[in-house]
Amino acid sequence: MKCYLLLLGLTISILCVNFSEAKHKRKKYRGEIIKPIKEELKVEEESLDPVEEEIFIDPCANKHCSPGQVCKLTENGQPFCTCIEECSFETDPRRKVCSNLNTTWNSDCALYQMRCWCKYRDQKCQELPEDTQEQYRHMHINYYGECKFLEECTEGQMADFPRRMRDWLFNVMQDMADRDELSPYYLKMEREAQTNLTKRWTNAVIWKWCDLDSSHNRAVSRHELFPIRAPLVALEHCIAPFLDGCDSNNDHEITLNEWVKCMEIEEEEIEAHCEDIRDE
Ligand SMILES: [Ca+2]
Ligand SMILES: [Ca+2]
Repeated sequence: MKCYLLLLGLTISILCVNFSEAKHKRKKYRGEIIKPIKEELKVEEESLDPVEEEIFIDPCANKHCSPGQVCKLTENGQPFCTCIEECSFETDPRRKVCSNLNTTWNSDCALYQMRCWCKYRDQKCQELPEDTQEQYRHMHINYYGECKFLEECTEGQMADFPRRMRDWLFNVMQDMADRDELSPYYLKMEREAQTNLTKRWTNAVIWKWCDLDSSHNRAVSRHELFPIRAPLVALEHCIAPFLDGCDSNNDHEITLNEWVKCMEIEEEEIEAHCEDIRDE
């Protein structure tokens, strides 16, 4: 009997030890399994932040290239402008443009591409006669469409042109107001032009000058005149000599005073300012 009790006690104590070891091992395993998962999650969490910070920003996004050029990246990822390699083939004759050299180009892209080649002395320009190369370096669009014979602006037509131009500018301003395309500042000028006859031409003329001066340096360059010049030259044969004449001191820029005088508006009538400088 004693022997039996002794055997039973021994068995129980062995079982207890085994159970306790098993429990310990389970704890240990659970701990070892959970720990790597936690660490993995931590690694994943940590790796999320740098990815978010490294959002790819195209270095070309803020690089401005002239017409006929495209932005590319150097091996070091630095943006630079280079001549556009290929212009899409245009079949629509309305896409053609007439240059200031009175030559027709298939598209504005083709004209500016050639200007770029000549500016950077590309082989495609070097093949041309030297005086042509020099002319092409400063080539620009004179008007849209194929080059055609333009009637000469007579003295009588030119004398009447400032009035026609003022009238046209007022109509354009009105149209834009009707289409909700004017800012509240210029809309106020337009309303004033509608109701106050003395402001009618002045406001329209000032608004257009402000609108054309996209660089806000208070001078309209030849390039900035492009939006009114190019679409109208073929239709209004007086507009080119008229606009050329507005730059009375020939410095290639039209100041507000030159513009207003050109439109034959009395200088003392100028009171308004452009929206961007009105608070000065
Ligand atoms: Ca300007
Ligand atoms: Ca000038």
